[in-house]
Amino acid sequence: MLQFPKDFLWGAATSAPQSEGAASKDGKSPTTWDKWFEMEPELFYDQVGPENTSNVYALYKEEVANMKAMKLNSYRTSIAWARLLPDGKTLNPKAVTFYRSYFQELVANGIEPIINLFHFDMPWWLMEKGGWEVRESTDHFANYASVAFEQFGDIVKKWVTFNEPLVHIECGYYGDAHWPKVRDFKRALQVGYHTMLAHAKAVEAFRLSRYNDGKIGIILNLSPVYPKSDSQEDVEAAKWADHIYIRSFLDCAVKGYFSEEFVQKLKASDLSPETNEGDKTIFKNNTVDFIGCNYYQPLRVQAVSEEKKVETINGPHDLFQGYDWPQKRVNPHRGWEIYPRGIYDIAMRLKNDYEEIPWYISENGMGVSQEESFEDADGIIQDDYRITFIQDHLEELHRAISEGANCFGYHLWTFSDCWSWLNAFKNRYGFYRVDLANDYKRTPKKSSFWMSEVIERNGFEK
Ligand code: BGP
Repeated sequence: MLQFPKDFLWGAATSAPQSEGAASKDGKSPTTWDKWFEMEPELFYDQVGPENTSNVYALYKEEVANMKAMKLNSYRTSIAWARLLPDGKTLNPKAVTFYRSYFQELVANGIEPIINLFHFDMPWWLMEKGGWEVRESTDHFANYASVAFEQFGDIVKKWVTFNEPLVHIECGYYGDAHWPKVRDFKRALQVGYHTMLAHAKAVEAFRLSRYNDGKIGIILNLSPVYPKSDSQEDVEAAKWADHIYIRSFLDCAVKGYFSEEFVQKLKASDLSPETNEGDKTIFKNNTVDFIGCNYYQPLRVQAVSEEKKVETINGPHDLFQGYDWPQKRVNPHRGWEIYPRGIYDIAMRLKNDYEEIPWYISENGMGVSQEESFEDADGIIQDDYRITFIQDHLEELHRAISEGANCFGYHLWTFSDCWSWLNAFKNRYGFYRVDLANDYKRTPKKSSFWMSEVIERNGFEK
């Protein structure tokens, strides 16, 4: 029997833009997702946009009742900035009523809310000013954070500033999966710098708020980096990948500074972001209480080939390149490697290099397309693959905890199937099936019954 620590948080995660729906209702202003869908609906799977996510705005009471039936003791979602402060300044009373009622419903049912402030959903009014590229965004965010702490801090005791800041930076400024689809490493670094500054300013606002008896953290996608081989070149490539994808966020959030080696590396290639005097103090004074770790897959890298080596760098591709490990186990629906051991490795890293900071698995999960084909005669999806996936990861997590990892919970992505950006409802991740053709009807999957037993026993038989 693998037994988890007392008071372990068992739950699931989603975000406002992926679950609420009602994207243009009750005073919410548009985000980049709403505008982008208006402009290029054909880019979204089956042309399903952010208006039609899993309708939690209307169904939250039913949703919470299902969580309670499953015995969850915690749940993470986010507040939509554009709903709470539609123009960045004016408080929307309908948003306050909705979020207070939603969060109270969770608490009243024994489910601790963990509330995030930004999950890729940049308000359009701020995007028009330049989004995270402009320094003023950091003050707008800090103001929004203060309003959220003031309005909901009596109910919410665990806060998160950002979900996976790497993703809006990389996909929006070094790729084309997020608006504004720019490909410019220098601009990406500026966006990253402002994001982390906005984060630190929000932590500061929390410490100064009336309800600062809670805890505040940040959620990072911590994909452990593995070099192709032990050669000096591959190990060096992995070191830089780790600097970019992990340390630039984790060092800053937990230790309050960026690694000097990385700062110098950027400087040598004229890539340093613009900073102000005093920023270093803001970072130093506003470190987090905990880390949320989203873990889906590792990052495997190798050195760039000899002929591609350059003196000054233009992007991550000049420092390392991806490596396709031939023995990898894959989720064919999403194309992501399945490597449960990664959880153990990242857990040990947090224990050994980050002062044993408290942390939890804030997302882990498996997206599967055409899941209806796994339905049995009673209409229950037999998602044994998900049970195996969760169990394999929990075994590695348990091993890490028994070796001293300071992990306080495990959340699956997600509770009810939700909308997934450009992929919309292609891949389903939930414990509950959502039937889009039938008024968003929820049906528990086999994994929800399995998990419910795990929660009840606070562990499982190996
Ligand atoms: C994480 C995000 C989530 C969610 C999840 C699943 O990176 O925090 O928002 O979407 O990944 O990935 P996807 O939806 O791309 O399949």
